Amino acid sequence: MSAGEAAALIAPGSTVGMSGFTGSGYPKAVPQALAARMEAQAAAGNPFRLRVWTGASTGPELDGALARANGIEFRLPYNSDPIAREKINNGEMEYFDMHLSQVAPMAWQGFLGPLDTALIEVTGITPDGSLIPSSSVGNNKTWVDRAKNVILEVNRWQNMALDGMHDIYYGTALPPHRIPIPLVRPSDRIGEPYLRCDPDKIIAIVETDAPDRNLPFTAPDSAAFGIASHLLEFFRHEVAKGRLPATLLPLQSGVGNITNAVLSSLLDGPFSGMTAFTEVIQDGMLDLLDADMLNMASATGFSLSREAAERLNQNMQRFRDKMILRPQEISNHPELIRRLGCLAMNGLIEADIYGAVNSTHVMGSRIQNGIGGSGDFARNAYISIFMTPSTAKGGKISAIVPQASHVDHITQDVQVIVTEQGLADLRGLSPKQRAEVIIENCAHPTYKPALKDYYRRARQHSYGQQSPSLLTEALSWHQRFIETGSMLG
Ligand code: 0RQ
Repeated sequence: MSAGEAAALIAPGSTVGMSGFTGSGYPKAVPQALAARMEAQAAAGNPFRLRVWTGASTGPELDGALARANGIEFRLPYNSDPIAREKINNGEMEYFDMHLSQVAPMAWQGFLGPLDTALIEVTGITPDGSLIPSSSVGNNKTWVDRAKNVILEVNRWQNMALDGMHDIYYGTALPPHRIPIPLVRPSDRIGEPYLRCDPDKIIAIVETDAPDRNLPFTAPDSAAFGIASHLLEFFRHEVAKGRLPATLLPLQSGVGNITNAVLSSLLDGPFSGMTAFTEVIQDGMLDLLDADMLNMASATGFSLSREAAERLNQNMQRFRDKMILRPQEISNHPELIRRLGCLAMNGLIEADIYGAVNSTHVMGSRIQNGIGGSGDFARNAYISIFMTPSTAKGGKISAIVPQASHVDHITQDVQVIVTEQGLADLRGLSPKQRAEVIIENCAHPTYKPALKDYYRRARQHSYGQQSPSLLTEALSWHQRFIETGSMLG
């Protein structure tokens, strides 16, 4: 049926589980038709909103369109859409930001309430009624299993060579029925290539032919290259010391320019035979696969620039044997991350002098995106690495602050911090030792004297000496930015 007819089947106030993960595999036609219906009804004095669950961020046709129509009452998890971000920060939308590995099991626990409709993009439907997933798997298995009704968007744009690339594991269950997940290498296939779906649940099938909306490629800047070269040096050193194998350990890399630049820098590094056990396959990983330096990448979706998406689409046959897309409860599963010993590399908003990391809230209260999978990986990684330029907003903000204005990753989950200034290896250090290394190696020269001064005075006047702090001053840098537009004052 048409997208408009399918959108009419979604009841006002209901909960919809959508496909989509970092701009790949999200439904494109029905959400836009829904937004048009919301706008028409609002104009007629009869507005309605929905509760929206996804895999992670989607695209402007979904989050952007629904948020613009003021149609999202509650959303989970990770969002990067600017209109939705604005609504959340204005207090017009409730946002439950959660660890991506926990979405499916928490949906099964039931406290989130019932799921009315699953709205899922697929590449195709097999003759026996199984669903061929598209460019992300996300929470699709859970949405299809849990929802009362299913609406499918069959997107002709998706390459049919995706058929067979997925590995859908049906062995998860809530405690006390949990059993170990039988995956011991990133290349292991433990499930089946298709999503099972009860045909009686399917209330609509809509055909589309629309590309995943990907961000244009931004060339890495000098800060990104600086960070990448410090990290490469660190890996070389760890291999030389015998603490990492020459193939490294399975890589996890977050989204964004910095992490992409790090992956690209591995192209010039000495490591080969690498693997990735990660959330998303981005441009840099495609380059490593292309160069045969990365043997295999396991993820839940793609997060590619337009150029890279085009390149993948044209060469899908060649890439498909080196990639596996899994449900996000498996790609991000703590049990597997710990077992495989992943090297986790994620971005941050700010870190404090003791190494607590804020990944999500600007000035402690404005959400940027969300914790995404960074918590799944950081806590369970073999080495948990966080990266950032040492300043933001043209130098008006220091990424290294006396105290983080919001904490996503506690100091125990942060082992390495890298900025273009240098790398702080925090493993085995006490808080005071961490502070000295972070300020010395990572802070920007503009902010280093003020950080040293704060730390020196904290050592003199703090209530305790385990993690010295001046409580009334610790967040004054943020307050100064809010009042003057700069942490420098
Ligand atoms: O904002 O675009 O308005 O200028 O944050 O910052 O420097 O471009 O870096 O794209 O790597 O994103 C932490 C947000 C970094 C990301 C974060 C502003 C900055 C800019 C982006 P503008 P950059 P990146 C797997 C892992 C959490 C989820 C995660 C993120 C914008 O890495 O969302 O790790 N991580 N998932 O100006 C004020 C500061 C700032 C700041 C940056 N200190 N103060 N603004 N910005 N630092 C992927 C998934 O989970 C799906």
